[in-house]
Amino acid sequence: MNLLDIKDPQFLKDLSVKELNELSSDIRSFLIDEISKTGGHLASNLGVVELTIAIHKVFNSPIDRIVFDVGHQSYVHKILTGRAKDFSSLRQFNGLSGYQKVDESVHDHWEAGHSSTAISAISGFEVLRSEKNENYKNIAVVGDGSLNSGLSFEALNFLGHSKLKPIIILNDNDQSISKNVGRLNKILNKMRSSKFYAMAKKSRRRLPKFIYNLKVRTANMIRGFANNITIFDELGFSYYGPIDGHDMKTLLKFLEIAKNKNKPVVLHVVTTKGKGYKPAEEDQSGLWHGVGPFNKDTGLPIQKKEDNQASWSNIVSDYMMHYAKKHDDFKIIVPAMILGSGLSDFEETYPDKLIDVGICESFSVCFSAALSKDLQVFLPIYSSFLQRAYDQVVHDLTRQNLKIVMGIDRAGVVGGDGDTHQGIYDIAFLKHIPNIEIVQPSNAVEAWQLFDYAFHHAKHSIAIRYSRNSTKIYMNENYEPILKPLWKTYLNDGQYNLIAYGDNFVRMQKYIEENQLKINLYNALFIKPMDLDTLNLIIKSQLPTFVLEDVTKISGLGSSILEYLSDTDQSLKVKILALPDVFIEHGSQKEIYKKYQLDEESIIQTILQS
Ligand SMILES: Cc1ncc(C[n+]2csc(CCOP(=O)(O)OP(=O)(O)O)c2C)c(N)n1
Repeated sequence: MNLLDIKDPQFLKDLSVKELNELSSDIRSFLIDEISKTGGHLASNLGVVELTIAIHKVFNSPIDRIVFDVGHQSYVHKILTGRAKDFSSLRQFNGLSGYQKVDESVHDHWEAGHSSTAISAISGFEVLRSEKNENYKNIAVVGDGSLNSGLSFEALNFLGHSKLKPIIILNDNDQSISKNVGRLNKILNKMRSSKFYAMAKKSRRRLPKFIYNLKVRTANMIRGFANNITIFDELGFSYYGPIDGHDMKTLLKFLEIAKNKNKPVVLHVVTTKGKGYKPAEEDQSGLWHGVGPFNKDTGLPIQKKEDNQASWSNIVSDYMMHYAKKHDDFKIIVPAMILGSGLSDFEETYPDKLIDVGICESFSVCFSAALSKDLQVFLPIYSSFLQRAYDQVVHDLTRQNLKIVMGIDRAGVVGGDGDTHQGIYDIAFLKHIPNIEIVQPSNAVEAWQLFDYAFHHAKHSIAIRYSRNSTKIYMNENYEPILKPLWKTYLNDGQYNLIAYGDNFVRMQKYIEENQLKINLYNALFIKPMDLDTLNLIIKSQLPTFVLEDVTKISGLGSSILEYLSDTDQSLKVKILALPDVFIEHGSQKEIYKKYQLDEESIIQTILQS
């Protein structure tokens, strides 16, 4: 069928199982075609095609509320709710979001991007529903990876003893971005490979329907007699499953059961991540979880890597390889992002020196803080995901003046993931905490210098920021040690001062050199503490001074400079060029910079017009 004609999911009510299966094939082809052009979360969406169709067939959206945890796997839901025509703009500036968005459709009731919020959200919806004595259903679709987080468990704990009737659909593909971790995963593994599931699957192929049904019923009975109670039963839910998440008939049957239950329900659905696209189906490392544009025939990425260039994550992981070789008392703690943090090779080389704790950011910080009593710890964490561990940074780590090295990955404007993933708040929420330093290199040599400083000289915990971009790899260049806060000065006989750090410094240096502009440049490697010797020279110059940062304007480096002026009773004309106090949407860095006048031309125009 032509997916572009779909206006809402109502049409599903009239389709037979055969037609629903045909629709599944059409949707899979569409997803592969479209995502190969735009990039996006391919594997997770291919895994939930039948499940999402079945949910929309059985439930009545938008009256029934369907909340996808994270929301990265909501593409099929978008197609069924009339948004197929917008897929060419997926994750692009002004285009379709890669997650559920309330403004996009009446079928999106909740927004996310970070994991493990869906069960909490439908807990709230359930209380609202029950207080108004209404009868609609609240459904959370949660992956096995996202279930690991404390936030999911807090919500299960609340719901399990309530008189509410939420439906939690556990989409179990035995993977987080890459492999899933922890005891819960082992428990799910056991349930997944339970005799019941294996038997039911096998029997369906061979047995007449009435015998098959009898067998399933008997198996369920035996399960009850044997007191084979699952963790979900113990938590107060009626548990059903595991069922085959690609078998439409079974899905429809169990979703109907869940719909008619007057208790909290967990329906355990087993799916195959990447189903229907071989490279994604076979992938265990997470390469196909989220992809850039690719050639769908070969599976190869369209964008070629430049020679001697690597992502900042990979540059950092190269340093960690070198550091691990020399230090036995060293561990990396990573919350679920091994591939994204460039640590796949590290994990293979030093399996004993890396612990993946799953999507458990607050745990990762508290855990690392405790480990730091006897070990050197590196904790790479995406800037926006660290938001979840703020209290552990304050309460557990810095308050006790324990020292770890944090790699703040995806710092700054991130691109297609948009507002939930922008790495623009970490400076603001770390800067005001005592006993922490914040630094950012602008090239690989500085990264190595700063990591040396962090491990060998820093007295406190230290956050080393780096962006999602690429830069030239470290090629064994010699370097001087950094022993104290440093801003590098590039005097250009300037009539203005421009202070920047990281990639922003690099792009402005290039632009100023190419255009031979008379602007003095400062590369602020240290955001906290500042290099006060250099700052005092800047103040002495009394030139109009601009501070460029791709973080929120509130409480960044620019604010620190203004605070210093206030503390020391000095004055200087300072203008902060940073992001405004609004949530920053998805779009390429270039488009976002342009929109907020942080592109090179706008910046120079602002400076020269001052
Ligand atoms: C708080 C937080 N940490 C990390 C991530 C990155 N992330 C996005 S999806 C995902 C894996 C989710 O696994 P699962 O819930 O099993 O869904 P699947 O993609 O396998 O269907 C992770 C770690 C995130 N979105 N939010």
